[in-house]
Amino acid sequence: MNKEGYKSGFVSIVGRPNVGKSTFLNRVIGQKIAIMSDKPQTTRNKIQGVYTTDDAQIIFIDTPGMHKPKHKLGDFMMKVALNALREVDLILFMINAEEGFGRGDAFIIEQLKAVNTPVFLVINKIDKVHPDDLLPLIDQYKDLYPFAEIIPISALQGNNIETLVEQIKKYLPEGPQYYPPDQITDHPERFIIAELIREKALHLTREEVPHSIAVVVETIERREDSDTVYVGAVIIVERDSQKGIIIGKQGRMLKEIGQRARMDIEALLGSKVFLELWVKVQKDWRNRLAQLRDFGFRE
Ligand code: GDP
Ligand code: MG
Ligand code: K
Repeated sequence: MNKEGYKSGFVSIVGRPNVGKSTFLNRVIGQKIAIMSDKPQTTRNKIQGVYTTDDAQIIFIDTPGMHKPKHKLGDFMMKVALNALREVDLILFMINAEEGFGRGDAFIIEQLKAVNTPVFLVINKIDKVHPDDLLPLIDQYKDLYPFAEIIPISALQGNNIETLVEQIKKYLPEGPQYYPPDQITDHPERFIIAELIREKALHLTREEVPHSIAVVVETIERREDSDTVYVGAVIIVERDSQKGIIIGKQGRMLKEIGQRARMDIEALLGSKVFLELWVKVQKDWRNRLAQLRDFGFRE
């Protein structure tokens, strides 16, 4: 579908933890964001939610690495984050109206300065502050970065959300409806977890397996009865010999890959992780990835 005048594009929401990013997304998408289970995400742009109307489609993209990592995940995370910011049409930088400028913000603004993408300052939780307190806050942030728009909202109460959505549409290019209207979301952390596993596999095998190996995260599940997140992932190789290298003698290599990846995933998610890894030989997987990209993903 490619209607005349139809607008569509990719929007990244960044901001410190707890500023209200998820609440905002749930509010905009209009229902609790569900995890799509069986569609492997193979792109650097992980979809958090898709908002579709008759005149526009906004695809909200997660940007991993935009909060300061708990321990050093290295340049790799930064690169992923910056690339994601470059590729989107618009960035929403969300702050909490109750809190002043903090170190987490400095880290984010540093990254915003490295890209040319327009940025909105979204001041959330205005229900918690007196209107008089907003102006000084706006002044403070205005000096830090040339925001394209500054929009106060309450994601929780739904104040000014429509205004924000209308402003977002103005910044989107004309484009197709990339996704069917019923497609809501993918798990936000899926891609970065896959990349962390892939990185460990490449590193520990001293790159004896080609960079073309893929990792597909099939399950991310927070267990109700514990604070452990279960992650199940498949490492896809093209040849039996590569499978042997990844698994290693008595499974030792796979175990080591799993242990190291698990530590990074725990730092990323901020919770205990149970990681289960499989290795699968699939000769033509690269072609299939290309097909997925054709579906509208951009890398
Ligand atoms: P995230 O970490 O940025 O995704 O933040 P969340 O969406 O998980 O929100 C963190 C907390 O802030 C939750 O308890 C939300 O209910 C609360 N919250 C989010 N938006 C608002 C808002 O507009 N007003 C108020 N009062 N609380 C909010
Ligand atoms: Mg969140
Ligand atoms: K996030």
